[in-house]
Amino acid sequence: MEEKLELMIEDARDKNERALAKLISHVEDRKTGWKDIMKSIYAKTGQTCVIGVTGSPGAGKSSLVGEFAKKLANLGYSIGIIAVDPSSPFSGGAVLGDRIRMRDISTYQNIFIRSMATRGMLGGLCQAARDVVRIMDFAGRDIVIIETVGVGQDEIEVVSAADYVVLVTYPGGGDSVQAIKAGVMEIADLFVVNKCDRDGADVIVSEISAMLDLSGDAGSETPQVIRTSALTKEGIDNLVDILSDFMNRKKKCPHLQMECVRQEVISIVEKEMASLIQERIAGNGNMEKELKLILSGKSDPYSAAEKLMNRFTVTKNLERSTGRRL
Ligand SMILES: Nc1nc2c(ncn2[C@@H]2O[C@H](COP(=O)(O)OP(=O)(O)OP(=O)(O)O)[C@@H](O)[C@H]2O)c(=O)[nH]1
Ligand SMILES: [Mg+2]
Repeated sequence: MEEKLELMIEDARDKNERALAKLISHVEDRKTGWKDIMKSIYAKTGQTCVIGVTGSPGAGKSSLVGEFAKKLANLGYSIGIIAVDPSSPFSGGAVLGDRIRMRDISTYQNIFIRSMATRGMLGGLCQAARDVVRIMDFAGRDIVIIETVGVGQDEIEVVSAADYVVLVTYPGGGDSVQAIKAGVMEIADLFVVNKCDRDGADVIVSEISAMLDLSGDAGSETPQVIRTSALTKEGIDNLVDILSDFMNRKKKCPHLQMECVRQEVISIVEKEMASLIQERIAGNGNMEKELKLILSGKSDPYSAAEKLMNRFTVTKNLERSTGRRL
């Protein structure tokens, strides 16, 4: 590995935030050597606790994260926050709002904040988030908090990779309970009804509890439903206690989960295959020939795909036997 990268890695490990930010960008942008960075830090990770925070837009996720991150920081934890920004132009205001809400928290020495775009992440959002979490883990962050709006499969995947998932709802957000997306409900470890300074919080609490009673498995623990207000700070201490409690339990059994590792390896292979397809099957002119055949009625998508795959396999085999890239 280049000496420059090795230095960057060392500096990031020594709690140099600029080096940490540069290291993250290098990997996010898939610059030369990014994979070597990830390979070399992997063995020194696995210590951090990842908390996913998700829920409907405007539920108060960022405000809440700000409040509990500060408390956790005061308890001595070193914290990384990843805010997955919705990159749609309609949410420009919300993104700016996030920055403002996060402003006082950025004065905390032991809180490091990083935004991440939803779209256009090289290697996919989920893997990109995993990589960033891992780098923060390597750089000694005890806790990494990921905030995402719980819409879209990608984002659900991101939070589902967290150790602990907090789902935030609020009174006045339309039909809050109905708005909880299927798929998010199942992965939540804790339900938070935020903005409890407003009317109607208790109704939501009972609705969610009722829904959990209905859908819960007999054997498994039913997640708690709590009330918070990022405005009046009600319930924040309780939330911090619940999170601290989870982290202490996790410390006792920090083993790597076979299933998570399997998912990650599969996802990396999928991404690499996809770029191989882009580069070697769809990008070399043979595709155009096949498309013309389909349009002129001489072929069909199934046969074309088969032919392209065959050609790819033959090329790969030839390359293997000759040791040359064709
Ligand atoms: N009354 C009240 N308002 C709150 C509370 N928490 C957040 N808000 C307000 O709700 C609005 C949205 O808060 P955010 O923290 O940006 O919510 P978010 O869920 O992060 O929003 P997105 O990231 O855009 O989805 C802001 O105007 C906050 O000031 C709360 O507990 N009570
Ligand atoms: Mg937010």
